[in-house]
Amino acid sequence: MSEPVRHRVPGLPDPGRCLVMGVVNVTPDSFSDGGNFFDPDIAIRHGLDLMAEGADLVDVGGESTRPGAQRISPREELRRVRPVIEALAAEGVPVSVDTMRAEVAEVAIGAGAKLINDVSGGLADRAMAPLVAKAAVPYVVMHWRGHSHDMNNRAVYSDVLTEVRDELRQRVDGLAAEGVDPSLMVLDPGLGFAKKGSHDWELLAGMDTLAELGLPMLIGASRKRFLGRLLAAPDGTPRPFQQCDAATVTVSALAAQAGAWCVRVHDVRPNADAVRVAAAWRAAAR
Ligand code: PMM
Repeated sequence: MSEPVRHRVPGLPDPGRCLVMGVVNVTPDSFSDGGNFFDPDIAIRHGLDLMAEGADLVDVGGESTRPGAQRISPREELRRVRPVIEALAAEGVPVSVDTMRAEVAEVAIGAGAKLINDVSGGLADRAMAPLVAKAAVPYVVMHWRGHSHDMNNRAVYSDVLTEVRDELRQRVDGLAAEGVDPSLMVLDPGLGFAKKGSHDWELLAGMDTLAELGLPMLIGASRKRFLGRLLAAPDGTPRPFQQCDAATVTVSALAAQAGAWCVRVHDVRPNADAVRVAAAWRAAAR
């Protein structure tokens, strides 16, 4: 088995294995945990719990990107995320902010966020690239073809793997032309975003093709619909997302083995175990 390149991202933890990003959705309507952590105190407690369970960083988001979701105002997004980021950062937690808006990213950095996780890869807000260039913080560039309300219509590919790779390359080049340092970029194939289930599987199986771009890779498979459909009942009813955590954990182990830099997950403890198993396996193989 050839050894995937191990990346490190300046300013973020480097445990020598795939990182685990725990998710805190401060939203009433996210796909798998909407409403659970809408109260700031509960969200902060949850972020601290995720760290205690083995997360390396915590991703705080205020806007749901579930298929069909409508946008909220920047003011409302900030109202949701700012106190949570401030409190977690004050406790020494490495925080990432899940936002498509430069305005929110800027306030989040001021509140202590160390990473901007932009599911639009800079396409939703023209002001994002200049902000990231100026702030010089790590930046997740996810593959994206449009907002949630109509992204399913854009899940049309003749070869998903090469098209996603090439569209990500265009984003990297475009962002670099606007002054974003490529050594601070992390790429993400955007599982479930303008993708059908078969596309998600092809992207996971083709991580080595995406790795040709030479940048660290983040994988967000946790509780997504393609897992529920894989595990559907005999009558075709998809498995509810709450019962997809074992499948998520398996993806985490395989993604870590394939060289992922980070996995973004809701249920941290078993996924943290999985990436540690993958790291021990690989170390012993050497
Ligand atoms: N998925 C969701 C939200 N943010 N960020 C990145 N980088 N990658 C993802 O795949 C991703 C993301 C949607 O998941 P959730 O609403 O269930 O947390």
